[in-house]
Amino acid sequence: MVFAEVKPKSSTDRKPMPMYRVLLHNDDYTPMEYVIEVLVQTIPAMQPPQAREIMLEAHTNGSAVVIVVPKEHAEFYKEQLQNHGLISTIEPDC
Ligand code: TYC
Repeated sequence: MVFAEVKPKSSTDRKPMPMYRVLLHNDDYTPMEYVIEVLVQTIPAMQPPQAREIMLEAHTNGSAVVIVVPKEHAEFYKEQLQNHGLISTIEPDC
């Protein structure tokens, strides 16, 4: 048996990153086109057709998942959306 290949635990070991959903919540006052614009401007690789779908889902169902990313990134996108006047929260993706 080759015990030398068993790697000891160390602080540099990579841990699985817990993923979080960024949620967009509906409101009664923000114009639909503005929501689409903010999503396209603040979320990487977001194209207008997908942004429209997300906006419509939030409008119809009350909320929609915008993106699923590691927690720190999720916090960042939530703040970006909030800074543009939208209602956003995060929740664990499990
Ligand atoms: N409900 C808004 C309207 O009717 C549009 C809207 C959709 C606002 C999604 C926020 O997250 C939102 N103008």
